[in-house]
Amino acid sequence: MMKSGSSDVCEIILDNPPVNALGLPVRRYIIAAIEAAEADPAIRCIIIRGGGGLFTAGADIAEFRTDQMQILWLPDLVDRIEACSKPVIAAIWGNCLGGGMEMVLACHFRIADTSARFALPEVKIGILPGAGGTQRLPRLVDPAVALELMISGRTIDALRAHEIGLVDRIVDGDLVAEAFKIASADRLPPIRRTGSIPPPVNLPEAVAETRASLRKGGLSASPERIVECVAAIEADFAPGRAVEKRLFAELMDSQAARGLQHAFFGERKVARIPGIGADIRPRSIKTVGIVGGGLMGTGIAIALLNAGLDVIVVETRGDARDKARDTVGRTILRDVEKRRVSQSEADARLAALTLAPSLEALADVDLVIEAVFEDLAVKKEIFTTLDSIVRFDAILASNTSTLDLDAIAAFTSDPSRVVGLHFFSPANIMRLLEVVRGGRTAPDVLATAMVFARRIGKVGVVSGVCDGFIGNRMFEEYLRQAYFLLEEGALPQQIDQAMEAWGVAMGPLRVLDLAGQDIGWAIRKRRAVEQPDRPYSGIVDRICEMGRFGQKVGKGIYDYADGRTAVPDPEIERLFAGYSAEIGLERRSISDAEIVEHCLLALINEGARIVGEGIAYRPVDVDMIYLNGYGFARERGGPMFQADEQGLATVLEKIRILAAGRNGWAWEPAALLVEFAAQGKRLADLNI
Ligand code: 3H9
Repeated sequence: MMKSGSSDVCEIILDNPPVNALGLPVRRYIIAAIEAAEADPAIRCIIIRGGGGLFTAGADIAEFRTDQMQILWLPDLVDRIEACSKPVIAAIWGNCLGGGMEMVLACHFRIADTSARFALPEVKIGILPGAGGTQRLPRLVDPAVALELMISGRTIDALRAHEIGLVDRIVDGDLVAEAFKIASADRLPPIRRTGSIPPPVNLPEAVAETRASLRKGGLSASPERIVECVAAIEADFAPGRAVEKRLFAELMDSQAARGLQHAFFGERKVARIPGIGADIRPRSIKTVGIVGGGLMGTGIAIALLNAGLDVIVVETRGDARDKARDTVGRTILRDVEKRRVSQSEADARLAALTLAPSLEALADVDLVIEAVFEDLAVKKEIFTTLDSIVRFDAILASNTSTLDLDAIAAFTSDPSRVVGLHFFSPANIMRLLEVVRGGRTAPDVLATAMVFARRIGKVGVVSGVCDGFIGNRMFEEYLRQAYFLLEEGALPQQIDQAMEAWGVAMGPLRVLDLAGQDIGWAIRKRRAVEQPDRPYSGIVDRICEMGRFGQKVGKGIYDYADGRTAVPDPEIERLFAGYSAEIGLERRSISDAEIVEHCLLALINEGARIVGEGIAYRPVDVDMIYLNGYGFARERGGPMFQADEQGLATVLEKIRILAAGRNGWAWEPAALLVEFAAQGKRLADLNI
């Protein structure tokens, strides 16, 4: 791997596809190369660069918390590079992230071409730049800029990196040739050690300002710890570096870091479908038809236009067509105003949109997404018609969230080309796409749906067919427990606040108000017929009987005097107290911990049931659905991750206690939990 392009230059090429992560073999290679170059009197200068079009994505995250990580500890290697007695030049193209950027900071001269991208994204995986980054970056660039980069984890391009002083020279041409030119010149770059630069005078001020601006009470301590590390910078490098080491280890051990890292790998894992290998070739999708120009259809259209696809929206009603065009136009215009896209890009997106009055317009599309009213008779008409109109190789997708996909597929002559694409509202914002695999969906159709999800910037997760699919089926059990807690004595605001403080974006009762209480009511009425043995509490029905359908009508469980803010309503508190008395329950004081436990265990138990039934391929699929579609905090990793964190034996014991109590019928433990707990396994062991 070590090459000498000219006899007096040592070239170190990071070569560890796909992202040149700095795992142990790479660290071994670098240290050996540096030491050999230093010892070789013929070598005057060293170049470090990445192979395969990027520098490196940083430390190997898969090594975290393993013994391997401690061997040739990356921060020591970075220090060794800085201490090198011969000039070390970093030549950067493509991504230069995390530990890779920290390595670059320790080099003596930095050049980059315009493809280079820099970031210290450690905060996003719950840790901090632990290879000297917190100590070197604030010495090299303005400390306020350094703090902002480390706390946001955001990426900057080569020009910005040059502007702030992170890069010494931008190369507009052949990066490697330029690096060799510099390394072979008579006058080599001087050895400037970033770690020896005195702390900038404005460092205390930058620390104080950043500290004051930090959001309080986040689930991850990374931002605070990053500030602490920077505050510990002294003229001597060692003390600050020791603080960084201690705080890095503390964060690495935290649940937030484990949860965030689970999310990082999980989002990549769910893209892989067991049994579908590289031999299955996805179909090409360029033009997509959307049936239905309502809220959902319009949101989907925006998501697709933003991803550069051609879109034809079929909407029979002329006024709805105008409204859809207007909504798409306004949303894209807002992106121009917010400088997210250029005017010409926005014009191109709008030009890619066609609105049509009938399904005939979809004769030549590659994919159709049906997003109309949830009524099987309506879907039947649409799918039967589509079947005779679209190309034989076009994929037919339904956005249904409640109906049986296999029944919909049966309306066509070729059910193998039917798949579910369950978007979450607002479809242009929410990252989750539940990809529903029908009983006869062809492998290449499923593979295409997953590639399509990624193409439009979504996290696609496969679900089998069942009522509610993965996400909503679990949510029902979660809500069921929230209702029981209401009738036992908890107030809505207590339930919502307890869950929000623990780690969901919005508590369950506020979600109901936002979605519309009438929707939940309709589902409960349907369930009363389908599942009479699994009764819901009638407590929230009382609210619906009063016409309090939620935020859209200004009143639901909460009062929305300003149309937006949920304000607890004393009338509802009286109503609930009356309801409890009516069913003979003496209201009791319920702790926040009990609320969280009931709600979380309900998600865990149903999630484990879903995995056990094969509806989800793996526990991680369930987690990624909750993180990307249900506002579950990434630091919490997801319900299945939480089960493993608690230990399955503990989870099972708690469920069994609940099963012996009031409404114990709702707590029959999932067979998978029983089996795995008995075998001492973790859910994560089910990792196909
Ligand atoms: C760090 O550096 C700590 C130091 O401060 C201190 C240490 C003491 N490690 O995302 P993709 C895998 S923390 C291991 O699909 P893209 C990824 O799992 C690190 N594996 O490609 C996937 O595997 P698979 C700070 C990694 O083109 C494959 O590579 N750095 C790592 O869409 C392709 O990835 C970060 O947090 C890694 N560091 O995006 C950067 N990175 O094919 C994290 C990727 O088996 N990485 N993999 O599923 C990224 O942001 C994106 O992966 C990147 C490429 C932008 C690089």
